[in-house]
Amino acid sequence: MSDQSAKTQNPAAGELDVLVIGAGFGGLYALYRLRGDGYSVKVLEAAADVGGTWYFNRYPGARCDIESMSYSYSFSEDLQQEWEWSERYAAQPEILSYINHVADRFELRQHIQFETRATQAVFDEASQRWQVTTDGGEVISARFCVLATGCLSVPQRPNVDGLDSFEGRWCHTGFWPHEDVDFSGQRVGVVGTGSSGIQAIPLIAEQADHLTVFQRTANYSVPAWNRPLEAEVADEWKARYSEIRKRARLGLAGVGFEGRQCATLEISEEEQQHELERRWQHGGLVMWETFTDVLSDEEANAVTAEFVRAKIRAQVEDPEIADLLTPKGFPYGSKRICTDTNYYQTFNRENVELVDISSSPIEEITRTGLRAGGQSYELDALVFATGFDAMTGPILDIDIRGKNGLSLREKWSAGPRTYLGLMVAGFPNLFTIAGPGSPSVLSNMVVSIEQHVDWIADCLAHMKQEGLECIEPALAAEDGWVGHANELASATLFPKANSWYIGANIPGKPRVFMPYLGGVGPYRKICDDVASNAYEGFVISRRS
Ligand code: N01
Repeated sequence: MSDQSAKTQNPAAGELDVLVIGAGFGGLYALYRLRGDGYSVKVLEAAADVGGTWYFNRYPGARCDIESMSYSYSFSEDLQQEWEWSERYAAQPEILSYINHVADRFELRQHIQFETRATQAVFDEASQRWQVTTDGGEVISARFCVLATGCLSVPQRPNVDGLDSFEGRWCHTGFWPHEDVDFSGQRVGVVGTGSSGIQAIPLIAEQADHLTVFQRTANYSVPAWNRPLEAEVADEWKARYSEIRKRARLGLAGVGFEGRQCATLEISEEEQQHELERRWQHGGLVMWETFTDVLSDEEANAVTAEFVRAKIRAQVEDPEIADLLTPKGFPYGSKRICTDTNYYQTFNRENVELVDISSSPIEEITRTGLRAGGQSYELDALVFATGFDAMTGPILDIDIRGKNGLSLREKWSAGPRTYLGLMVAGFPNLFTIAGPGSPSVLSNMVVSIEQHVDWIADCLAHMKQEGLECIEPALAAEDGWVGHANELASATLFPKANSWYIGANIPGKPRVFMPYLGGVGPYRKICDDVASNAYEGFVISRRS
């Protein structure tokens, strides 16, 4: 039961302190924390219930690739001690029930307006308040606006002619139907072999009569080695939670696990293989940054890349299919590493076919299937696992106008610009949670979300105490941060891949590396230092 619900009142119109947009992990913690600090808070959520990305991504096999004991809130000791995860990596239904439990346990729902999408947010300079318009035509006024809109919440399907004519059923993994989708007896096509496709394909293959996978780019995927979470393992975590959480907050990726430790090129070939095998057997994301130089040195990168390629080839019986599934042409880890359960083995099944569309894209979707490379594929159902307009998409989906009518879409037309990934010059009292310019998608999102929400809450407390009205970054500080973030990215191999990190998956999107690469712990220190240094780099106005 919440100890803070009694403090909350429903504010009269025009008196709302904070409007939060989104009721996923970020929005719920923002609501909890800011309500606890005594503000009137309201949350708008487009979906019918809480959960954000975990509400929408209900596709078969959807599962987190950060261990469940780690991918969970740390703000409540009782919550983290009492909640019991059933598997090493939690599946979507379990994560969603966890989020629902949090919403109920802390009595958050009463402050959330569901099935309401924010369409426009305008900063009114006369009142120094945000006026947020919803798809229902309501206008909500709030002093602060917090965008907890998620990074992967605008699904992207290929811009191919003919989908409307398709007579079978089609779904996107990022917007999956609530009812069971039964592929039994069907000829199914899956387009996309990123994390979502790689999770869904093995399960669809087990159910469908025939599965055709349309692959544009082969990805690096490593085994999850998922398993039930033994009680002793969970107890051990719980006994050491404060230490593990602290390590996660101060580490590079926001997880408690052992990260990179030495450079590839400083050790012998035998030691390299030994370390890679050890990590492979551990499974999951410890295979991402295997060595300190894997994401900065092409020669070092090739060592891990070749190790994983050999593992892929060893899992696939047909050498031609194995070759097609072997990633080429971009550095290992410069696209998000996928984690899987039986992905490569799925291509040994008789009912599974792999179609390479790297040089012959899908031409059209027809009434009865699709055409690619001049060939027709007859299908009863189509699954698009084609990803998202990541990071900026969910923010720019709202028409956001700052001072002097400045449009965020215009301001970000050459790529996102933020200070610390928290605020944007010209947009006072508007905060982003885990958005571009912060570690965000390169980290355990829950850790990064908690860090941002706590920073924002401390900032609001400072403003209240000092009688301050508005805060926004100075342009020079923003320019400096963007320059620093770009410099970090260009020292790595990340820009060499056509990844969603860089907007390459969306035609016309500016090619800018969006997340901040400095690591969760160092980034936290920068944010904390800025705050303790009288919010250095921010322009703060006093209440008149
Ligand atoms: O999306 P993606 P996702 N024609 O963009 C292909 C997180 N996540 O939903 O590589 C044909 O990665 C595209 O091909 P290409 C995780 O951060 C986490 O899978 O652009 N193909 C690619 O193969 C992840 O990175 C988890 O050439 C087209 C695929 O579709 C992020 O979400 C699980 C195409 C899209 O892959 C996004 O993953 C799931 C076209 N026109 C997701 N357009 C876990 O925690 C795109 N593709 C485990």
